[in-house]
Amino acid sequence: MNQSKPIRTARSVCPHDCPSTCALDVDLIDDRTIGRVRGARDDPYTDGVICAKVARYSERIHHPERLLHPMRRTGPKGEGNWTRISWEDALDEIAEKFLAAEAGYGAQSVWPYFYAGTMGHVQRDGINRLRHYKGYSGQYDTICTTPAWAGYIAGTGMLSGVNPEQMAEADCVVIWGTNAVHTQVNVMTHAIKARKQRGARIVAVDIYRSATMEQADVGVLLSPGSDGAFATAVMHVLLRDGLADRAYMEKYTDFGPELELHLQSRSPEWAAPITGLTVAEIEAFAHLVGSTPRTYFRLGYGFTRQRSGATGMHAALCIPAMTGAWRHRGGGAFHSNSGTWQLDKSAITGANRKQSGIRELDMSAIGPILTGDRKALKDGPPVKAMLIQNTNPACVAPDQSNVHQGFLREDLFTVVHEQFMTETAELADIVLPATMFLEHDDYYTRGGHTRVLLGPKLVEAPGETRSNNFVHNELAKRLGITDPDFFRDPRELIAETFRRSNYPALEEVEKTGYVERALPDEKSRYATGFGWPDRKFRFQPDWEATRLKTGDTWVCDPAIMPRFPDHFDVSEKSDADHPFRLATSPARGFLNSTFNETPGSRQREGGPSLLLHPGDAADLGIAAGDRIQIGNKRGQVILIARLFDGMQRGTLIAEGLHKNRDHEGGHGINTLIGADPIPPFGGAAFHDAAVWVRKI
Ligand SMILES: Nc1nc2c(c(=O)[nH]1)N[C@H]1C(S)=C(S)[C@@H](COP(=O)(O)OP(=O)(O)OC[C@H]3O[C@@H](n4cnc5c(=O)[nH]c(N)nc54)[C@H](O)[C@@H]3O)O[C@H]1N2
Ligand SMILES: Nc1nc2c(c(=O)[nH]1)N[C@H]1C(S)=C(S)[C@@H](COP(=O)(O)OP(=O)(O)OC[C@H]3O[C@@H](n4cnc5c(=O)[nH]c(N)nc54)[C@H](O)[C@@H]3O)O[C@H]1N2
Ligand code: SF4
Ligand SMILES: [Mo]
Repeated sequence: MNQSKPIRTARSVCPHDCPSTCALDVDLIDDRTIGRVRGARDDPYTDGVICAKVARYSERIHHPERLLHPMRRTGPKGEGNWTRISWEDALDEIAEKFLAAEAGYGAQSVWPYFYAGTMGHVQRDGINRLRHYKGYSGQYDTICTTPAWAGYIAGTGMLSGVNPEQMAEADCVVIWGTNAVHTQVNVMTHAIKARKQRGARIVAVDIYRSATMEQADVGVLLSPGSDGAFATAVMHVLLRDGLADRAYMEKYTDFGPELELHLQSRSPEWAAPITGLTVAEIEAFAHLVGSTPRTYFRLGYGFTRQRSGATGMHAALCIPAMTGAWRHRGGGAFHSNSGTWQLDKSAITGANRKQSGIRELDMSAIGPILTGDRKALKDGPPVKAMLIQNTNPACVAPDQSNVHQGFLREDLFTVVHEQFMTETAELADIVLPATMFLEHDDYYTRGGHTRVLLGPKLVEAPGETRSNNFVHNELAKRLGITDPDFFRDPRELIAETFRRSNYPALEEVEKTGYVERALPDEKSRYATGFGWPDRKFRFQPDWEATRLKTGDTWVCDPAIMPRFPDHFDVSEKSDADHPFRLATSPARGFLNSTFNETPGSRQREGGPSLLLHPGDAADLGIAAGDRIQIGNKRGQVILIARLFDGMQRGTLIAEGLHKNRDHEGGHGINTLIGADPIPPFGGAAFHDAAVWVRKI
C-alpha cells in the first residue's frame, strides 16, 4: 500500500458484485495513484465498515499485471502468444469479424456476453445497446439471481423488503443461506448492533459451520437442499403450538384449509431425516421465531443455488408470513431491493431498439452452447463471435470442460475486454484492456439496501485502458450504427437515465453522491398489502404469474412444481458411485474469481482445498493435507483435504473460485457443476453436485 500523504480523499462506491455496494472514501495520492480505501462513516448502511479485500484496493488497481494494451493472439488458442496492436487495428478487426459472422450466419451468430464484474449500469449494461441495435443473440441472465428472485417474488409479488438498517432493531436475526461474514459484511454490522443493544439472538442457517455461523448464537446445520423441508416443518410446529399469527394470515395471506391440511402431514419427525436435524432442533427454531415478534429474516442467495432453490426461498419466506413478523419494526424479511429503483435504462441498453423474435441464450449454458448443443442453441445458428465484458466464464461458469472445449474452437472469434489476463482472456483472439471503477464514471444500485450511488472518475486510467462504454461506441461506429442517440459518454448516459427515470438531475445528485430510494416503512413491510392483485402473500405460489412479473422463461414442465411449500426432491442424486454432496461456497478473500490475482487475497485463501468431515475422511483413509481427487461424470478436480466437523456426514465444501491452474491438473471446481437449469426458470446449481472422493 502506498503510504504517501494523500492530496485529498474522495467519495466513491464499490463496483463489485456484492449486495453491500459500500460507499467508499478513497485517499488520492496524486492524479494516478490511490492510497487507503475506507468505508464511508456517514453512509448509514456502510457505517464505516468494508471488507478487507477492497480496503487493500491499491493492490488491485496498481497491480503490475494489469492489461495495458490491446493484443492479438499469434500462436494456437490458449497458448499464451500475443502481439501488441493499436486500438484502431483491434477495433477494425473486431468489426470486420463480427460483420463476417453476420454475413455468413446471421446477426444471431454474434453473442455479446457479460455479467456484473462491474455493477455500474453504464459500463455493465451498455453492451446490450450494441446487441439490440444489431439484433445479436440475447443473453438470458441466469448465473446468479434467477432462482432467488423468483422464489421471493412468488411470495411477496415484489422484490423488496424491510430496510436492512432495521436489523439493528430486531430481537432475533435469522441469516439464512448467506455467509454474510464473507459475502456482505455489512449484514453483520447491523445484526451485531441488535445483539449489543438489545440482546438479540443471531441465527445462521447453512449447510456448514461458516464464518457467519461461527459468530451466531444458534446454528442450524442443514443437509444441502433441504431448506424447503425445514421451513415446512417449522410451519407445522408454529400451527401445532399456537404460534402462528392467524389474524395476520387471515388479513394478509392466502392461507387456507388445504394448506393447513398439507402442513399437518409435514411434522418435524417427517423433516428430521431429510434435513439431518433433530426434532428438538426444528422445534427450538420454530419456538424461537414464533415467540419473538421482531424476527428479521435475511435471506441470501446461497441456498437458492440448489436445484430446489427457488422453492426453498419461497418456503423460507413463508415463515414470517405465518408468524406475522412483518407487522413489527425490526421484523419481517429481506432479500433484495432490486425491485425498487424504477429506472428507465433505455438510454444505456437501447431497450427500445430490441427486435422481436431474437433468441435468448442461457448464459449458464455457455458450455453446451459453445460446443454446439442444438437445444442450448435453440435450433439457431452456431455462435461464431463473442464480445465478453465483466465476466470470467472460463472459471465461473458451470460445465467447465465444455466451456473450455468451446472456447478452443478455431472457428469461434472471441474478444475479451478485461482488467487482467483472466483464464477467459487467455482463450481469446483479441484482448482489450479495461479501466477500473475509479478510472471511469458510473452509478450503482445497492440491492442489499436502499440507495443509488454515484461513482465518478477519480484517477487517470493507466496505459491504453479504455472503458466499456468506449468499446460499445467505437464498435458501433464500425458496425454501421449511425443513430446519434447511441453515442453518449458515461456522464451523459447517467444524466439521461436519471432524466428518463424522473430522478433528481445529475448535478443535484452529485452534491450528496446518492439518491435515497427507501420505501416508506409501511410499504416495505407490506402493511398496505403485498404485490399481488388481491394484495395477499402467497403461500401457494403461482409460478406462471411470477414469471409474468420477472420476465423469465420456463425451463421445466410446470406440473413438476410443488403446489405448496414442501421438500422438492430434485437435487442431483447421490448414489453408491457418487455418495457425496459438494457445495462451492464463496471464499472471504475472493469475489467470484475477482481478487484471485491480488497477493493479499491469494495469501489469505492459500491453495484450493476441500472441507471433509473427519468421519468421512477416516472411512476413506484420508488425512489432513492429503491430495485428493473428487469427480463425477463431468470431470475430476484435485484439491488438498482439510478435515472439518462443521457439517453433516457426506457434505463437502470447496470454498472459493481459485484459478483453474491453481488446481493440480488445471481443472477448476466448476468442472463438476452441471449446466442443467434450476426449476422453474433457470439458474446454475453451484452448491448441488453429487461426487465421489478418493485419495491420490
Ligand atoms: N467474499 C466474497 N463475497 C461475495 C462473493 C464471493 O464470491 N466472495 N460473491 C458475490 C456474489 S456474486 C453474490 S451473488 C453474493 C452471494 O452471497 P450469498 O447470498 O452469501 O450466497 P452464496 O455465497 O452463494 O452462499 C451463501 C451460503 O449458502 C450456503 N448454502 C449452500 N447450499 C445451501 C443450502 O442448501 N441451504 C442453506 N441454508 N445454505 C446453503 C453456502 O454454504 C454459503 O455459506 O455474494 C457476493 N459477495
Ligand atoms: N463454483 C461457483 N461458481 C460460481 C459461484 C459460486 O458460488 N460457486 N457464483 C456464481 C455467481 S453468484 C456469479 S454472480 C458469477 C460471477 O462471475 P463473474 O461475473 O465472472 O465474476 P468475476 O469472477 O468477479 O469476474 C468479473 C470480471 O470482470 C472484470 N471487470 C470488472 N470490472 C470491469 C469493467 O469495468 N470492464 C471490464 N471489461 N471488465 C471488468 C474483472 O476483472 C473480472 O475478471 O459466478 C458464479 N460462479
Ligand atoms: S463488502 Fe462488498 S460492497 Fe463492500 S467493499 Fe467489500 S466487496 Fe465491496
Ligand atoms: Mo452473484
